[in-house]
Amino acid sequence: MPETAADLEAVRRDGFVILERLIDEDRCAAIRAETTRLLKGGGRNSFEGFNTQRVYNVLAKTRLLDDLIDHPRVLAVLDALFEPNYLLSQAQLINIRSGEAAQALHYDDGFYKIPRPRPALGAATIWAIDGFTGTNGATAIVPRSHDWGQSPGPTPAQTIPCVMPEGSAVFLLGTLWHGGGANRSDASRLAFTAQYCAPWLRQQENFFLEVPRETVRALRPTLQSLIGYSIYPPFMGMVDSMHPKRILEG
Ligand SMILES: O=C(O)CCC(=O)C(=O)O
Repeated sequence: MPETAADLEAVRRDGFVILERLIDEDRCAAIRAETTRLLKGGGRNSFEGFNTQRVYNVLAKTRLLDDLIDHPRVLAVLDALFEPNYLLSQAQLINIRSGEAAQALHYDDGFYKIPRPRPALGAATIWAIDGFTGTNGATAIVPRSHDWGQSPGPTPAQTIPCVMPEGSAVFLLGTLWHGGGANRSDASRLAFTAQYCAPWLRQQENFFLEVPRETVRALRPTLQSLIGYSIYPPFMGMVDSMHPKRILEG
């Protein structure tokens, strides 16, 4: 892919890159319409955001996000950063409603308790289904913090908002400090995030229990592999000594 070298250069230097307008307005509108059916209540704690709605287990609930999870521009960067058969770790819709406070700053692979500085163990995309502005809760990131050591972490003053038009995505390394922004506008900000991890790590979502086998059978092979119907050679992920995709044939 012609853009990959520049995307990778930015990711390695800054810890993130903004990929503009990867999906069109019609797809964003379709996702918004589908999401209305799925969104319920607010978050359960300040990290989820009491005024933020999240839809988990999206692969069992809608097919409208499949193309975002395995978008070729995203996979090209992941292919260069991680060993083959890297995994989807989790995927969710995040609707930050008007009045929500800023989320605590964090980095996404922090739950793998391996001291920093170190290479990222994963990476994520955060897609702007609504355009991200300076006031509506755009993801706040700390450029170049992916290389930081075991520090107390950044202050909000060190962040910049990922302002980007609808249909764009920010690609960020699992070591980059970031958080959902405060929504000071009078409208909601809908995003979709997909997190990926190295192929030898435990995923956050248990897709084997979440996604019914008939649904998995109908997914394209790339998505089947991403959710774990794949092997980290020689045999991590095996089922009864065989490749896990054999289970879909039976
Ligand atoms: O919604 C966002 O912009 C970021 C959310 C996030 O980083 C998280 O919930 O872990």
